[in-house]
Amino acid sequence: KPVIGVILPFSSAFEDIAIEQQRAINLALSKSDVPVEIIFKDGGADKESAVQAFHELAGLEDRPLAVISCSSWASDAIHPLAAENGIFHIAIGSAALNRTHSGNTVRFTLDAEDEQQQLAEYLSSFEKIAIMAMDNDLGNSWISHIRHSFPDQVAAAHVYDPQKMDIHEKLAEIQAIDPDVLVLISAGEAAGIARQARKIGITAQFVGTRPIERAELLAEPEYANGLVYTYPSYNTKHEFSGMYRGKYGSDPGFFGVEAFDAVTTLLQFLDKGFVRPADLFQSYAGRKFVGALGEIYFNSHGDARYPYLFKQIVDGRFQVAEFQFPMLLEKTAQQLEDIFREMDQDIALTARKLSKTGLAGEPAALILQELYAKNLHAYNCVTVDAEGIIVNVAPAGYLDVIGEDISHQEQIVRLHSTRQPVLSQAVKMVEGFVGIDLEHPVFSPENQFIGSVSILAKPDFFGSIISQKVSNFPVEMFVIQKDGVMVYDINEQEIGKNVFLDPLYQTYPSLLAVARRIAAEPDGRGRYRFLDKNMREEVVKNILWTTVGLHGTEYRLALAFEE
Ligand code: COI
Ligand code: CYT
Repeated sequence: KPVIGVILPFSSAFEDIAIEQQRAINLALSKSDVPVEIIFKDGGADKESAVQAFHELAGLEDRPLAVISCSSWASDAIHPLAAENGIFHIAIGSAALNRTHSGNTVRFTLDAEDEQQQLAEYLSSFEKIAIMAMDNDLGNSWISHIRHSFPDQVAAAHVYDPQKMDIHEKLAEIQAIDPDVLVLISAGEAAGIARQARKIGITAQFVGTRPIERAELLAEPEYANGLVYTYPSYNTKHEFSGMYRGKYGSDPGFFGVEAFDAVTTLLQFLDKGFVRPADLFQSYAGRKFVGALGEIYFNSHGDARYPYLFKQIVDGRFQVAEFQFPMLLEKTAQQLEDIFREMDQDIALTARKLSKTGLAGEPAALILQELYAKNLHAYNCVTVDAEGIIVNVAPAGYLDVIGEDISHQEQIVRLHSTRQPVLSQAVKMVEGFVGIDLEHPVFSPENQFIGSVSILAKPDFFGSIISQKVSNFPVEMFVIQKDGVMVYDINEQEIGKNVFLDPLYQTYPSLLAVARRIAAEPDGRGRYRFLDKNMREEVVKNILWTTVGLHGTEYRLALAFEE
């Protein structure tokens, strides 16, 4: 039987985390019939204890072919030793890792530097930042990342020993500088820090990171309420959570989820006959998995990537923070507006160039090719004459659209009557799909209207921007026209349907009411009852919307999340 060594911080301030991970690993084993022996070792509270545990494992007669370790400090110490001893290594609960050896360590925890980029979006609204961090690789790496992003805002950074909780004087110093935010790089011990901080009069907003979501924080919610933290957006409905709850009577946290997926994937690869570290490493690197973590991707270094969200302790519960939804909606709208604006500037310039060459022929085709090449979201670029006939196209693969009459399309009708730039609604294009088309008029050097130039956006234009923003996220985003037509939705079956007419929506009066408001108002928020993201059960959703578009054409961009 292959042996796997697992080094967890049992005799440390993080014992609860070690126990959760051990339980998760036992659940993963119980679900698999791959023969394997797991040896748990106590990694203690520091690097030395973790290294000793590793040497004990490496010295066994039945040497493990893989070692799993939890905590940044333990994993950082084991990483080179595992590589030198030819033992495959998986790091869990390890946000800080200094990689010195390639091709041997796979890590399920997102790096603190990536998590910090997200946290920075929130921290950037504060002027005076204080930090209290556990004195180890994790805490110290966070301090340096935050200092790097906010060199002028960090007014104090203190470290404490989580085994001793020597925090009194440090908190007094923080109280004296009166910061507006206090960042805690802590796990469950944050509960005690929060209590003491409030008791001595620190009024700062509390902020945390992934390890802070531990049950202790909810024991005295009067101190922890309001705390905002970054946390992985994982699939809490995965069967693992239910199995854990059923067996142990409490919800697993992210530490358990990582441990479960680490062992589940490793057993799959052992089952395929992989035993050499390089083969096991290559089974992860550059690949995607779907597990209790949701969809995760490992880059070529072996580091996992997955989305994070903001959570907040509200009413004594860990909740998805609502403030991030308007932020996400705004950010997405801004990105769409930036793309529209850039397309519009490029096409305006192209229209001036075409004034000299005319719309048909080789010189005009070269100008269209330039416009096409510069626009990532362009499906093709055409010129249309004053009668509404397509007379030129780039790239050359679409030559068969030349000669098509599009004079009846709503945007062409508008352009011909106003001789102003237009953005279409989502309409059926001669290319065979429903798309959106941006057109500018072209005038001859004598200022005669000669036709127009167009960028036709790719059929999945909205989807390509929006889907990356919501993957693994407990939200949906969609694009709807003022006439009620769904232009983009995560559920493909809804695209093209008219909310006001399609039978799918007619039995949901609160949805119809909110849709009428969306049609009438450029931005707003509301509530309605409809099917969940997977179209299974009826749920109540909150919705926020805003408007994107050009030249008077408006698309409503909406974000909905379950209440
Ligand atoms: C980390 O090092 O990233 C951890 O989450 C360690 C944990 C034991 C607090
Ligand atoms: N196709 C296109 N309308 C179409 O149908 N490329 C532009 C405008």
